[in-house]
Amino acid sequence: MTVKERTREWWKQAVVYQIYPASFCDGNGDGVGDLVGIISKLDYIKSLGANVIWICPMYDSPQVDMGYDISNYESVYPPYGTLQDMETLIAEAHSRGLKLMLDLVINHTSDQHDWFKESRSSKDNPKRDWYIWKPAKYTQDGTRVPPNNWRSVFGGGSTWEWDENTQEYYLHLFCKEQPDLNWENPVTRKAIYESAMEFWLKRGVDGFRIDTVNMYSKPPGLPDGPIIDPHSEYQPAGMLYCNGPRMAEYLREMNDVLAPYKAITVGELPCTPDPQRVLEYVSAESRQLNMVFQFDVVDIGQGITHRYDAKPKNYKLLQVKEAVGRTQTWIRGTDAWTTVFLENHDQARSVTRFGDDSPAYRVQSAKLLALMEACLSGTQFIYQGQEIGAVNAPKESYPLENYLDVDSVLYLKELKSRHGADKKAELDRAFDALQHLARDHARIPMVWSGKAKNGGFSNVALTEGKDIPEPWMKPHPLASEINVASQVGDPTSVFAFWQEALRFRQEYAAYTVYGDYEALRLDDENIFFFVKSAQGEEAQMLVMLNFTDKEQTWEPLQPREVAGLPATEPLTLKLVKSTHGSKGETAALAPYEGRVYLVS
Ligand code: TEU
Repeated sequence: MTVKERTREWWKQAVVYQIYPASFCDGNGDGVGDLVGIISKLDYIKSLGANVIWICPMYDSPQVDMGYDISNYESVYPPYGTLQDMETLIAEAHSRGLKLMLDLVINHTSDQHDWFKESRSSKDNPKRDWYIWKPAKYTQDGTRVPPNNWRSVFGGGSTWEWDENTQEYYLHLFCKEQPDLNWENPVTRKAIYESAMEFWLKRGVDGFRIDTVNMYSKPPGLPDGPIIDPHSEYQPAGMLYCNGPRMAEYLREMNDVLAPYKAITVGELPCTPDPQRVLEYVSAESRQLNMVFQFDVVDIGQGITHRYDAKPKNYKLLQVKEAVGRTQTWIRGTDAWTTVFLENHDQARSVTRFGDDSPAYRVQSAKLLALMEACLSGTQFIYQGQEIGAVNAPKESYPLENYLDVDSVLYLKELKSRHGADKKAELDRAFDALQHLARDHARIPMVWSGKAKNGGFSNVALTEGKDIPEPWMKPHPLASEINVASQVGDPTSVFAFWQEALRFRQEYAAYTVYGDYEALRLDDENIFFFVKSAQGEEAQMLVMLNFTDKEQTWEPLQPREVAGLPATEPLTLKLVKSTHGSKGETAALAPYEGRVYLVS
C-alpha cells in the first residue's frame, strides 16, 4: 500500500535494549547472569534512554544453543530464576515505564521438549508429525543418505539426523538438538500459540522478538539446494528453505493471538535480500509483522560458504552505504516499518567490525556509529555493552579455548575434519575470523566495573558477602579500560554520547526516526553522507560520518545534490549535533568525526 504520510506509533519511536540473560548481571553469585540481576539494572537501562527491553530466551533449556533450544516454554531456566522472578521483572519494568519483549523461538524446540520425546518414541505416536520425519534415501551402492542435501546452519553437517529407534531422519535446520516443528499440522500450531505465546501474553509481556521467523513454512517436497560449496556434501540452502509458501497464513494466525493484547513483533529475517519480499512481511496492511531484522548490514564481510570463511575487514565503505540503504529506502511511500541495529547476540562488536577498536580510536568510532544509528529511520535496537563501546576480545589475550558458542565450536570441528587438526595455517586463519566475527564476543559477560573482580559481573552477590565465582565465560580482557562504572557520569564517555544521541533522536524524530533517507556521494570512499527529509519540514537533515582515522575535507553541499532543497545558493547549514562538539561549519572532519546539519 502506498501512503503519503507515515503514521506515528509508540513502538516506532521506541528504543529497545537487548539483554542476554546469561551474560548481563549475576544477581545470586553463581557466575551466570539471572533475572534478579536484570531487575537490579532496570534503572541503568532507563537512564540510557531505552524504553523497551528484549530478553533473549530465559526459558528452560539444556542450553546446547544458549536457550534457543527450549525444553519447556512455560518455565524458566533454573539458573536464571523462577516464574515468580519473571512476574516480578515484568512488574518492575512496567512500574518504570519500560515495556518487555520476549524471544519467541518456535521454528524448533529442544530435543528434550516433551513434544519431541513423544514424537521420537514411535512412528504411531500421536505427536509423530509434530516434527518433520522422513525415510532415508539410498545411493546406488546401497549407502543410506539423508532426504536432501541441506547443510545445518551450524558446522558443516546435514540438517537431517538419523533416529535408530524409529529408522527415519528428522529435520533440524540448526543443531541436531533443535528439531524443526511441523507447522503444517494445525494441532501443533495451536499448541505452539498456547504454550509459547498466550502463556506469556497473559502474564503481561508487551511483544516478541521472533526467532528465524521465515523458516516455519518449508518448500513443498523439500528439494535439494543448488551447489554453492562444491567441496562439501551438504549445501547452505537458506535461500531455498526460508520464506516458504505458507508464511503469510501462519503469521496472520499468530496475529490473531497477539491482537487482543496489542503485542508488538519484530521478526528475524535471514536470507531475504529482496526488499519486495521484506515489504510483504511488514506492510501494515498485510498484517504479518510490525518489523523485521534484515541481515544486510550485519552480513557485511561474512563468508559465503560459511560465515567464518572470511578475512577480517574484507569490505569497502561503499558496501556499508549500500547495505544501510537497503534497510532504509524500501519503506519510502509505504505503510511498512524498518529497524536500526548493528549488534545483537549473534554478531561480533560493531566498533571492531565497522569502526576502529584500537585504543586511539575506539571511543571516537563508537560515537560515530552511535550517531549514524541515531539518524536512521526505524525502531532502534541497542545490544548490551554497545552503549559503552564494547569491542571484541583481542587475539593475544583471549585464546581460542575461551570461545564456547556452538557455532564457533562446530565450525572449528568441521575445519579440523576437512583439513586435519595439524593444518596450522588454516586454524590460524580461522582464529582471525572468529576473533573478528564470532558470536562469542557479544556473549562475554557485561563489564560493570573496571575494578571489581571479573568486571563486576557478580557484584550484587558481593554486597551480600559471597565469594565471587568464575563467570560461565571468561571475562573481557579489556575490562579495566571499557566498563560501565568509569563511563556513567563522564560527559566525554561513549555512554554519555549514547544518552545524548538518543535524546537528539527523539528531539528531531520527524527527521531521524520518521524521515525519508537518501544517500549522497556514494563514491566517496571515506565519508558516509546521507540526507533525511521530514514530512512538512522545509529543511533537510544532512549527516556526514568520517569512517577513517584521517582528517577528511569535504566539498560544500550543492543545491542540486538534494531533491527538495532551494535550487539556488547559498544553502544555510546549521550544525545540530556532532561527535566532537565541533563548531566549524565547513571545517574538515576529524578522524571518526560525525556531524549533523539542518540544511535550508
Ligand atoms: O539466529 C538465526 C539465524 O538465522 C542464524 O543464521 C544466525 O545468524 C546465526 O547466528 C548464524 O551463526 C537465531 C538466533 O538469533 C540464534 O542465536 C540461534 O542460534 C538460532 O536462531 C537458532 O535458534
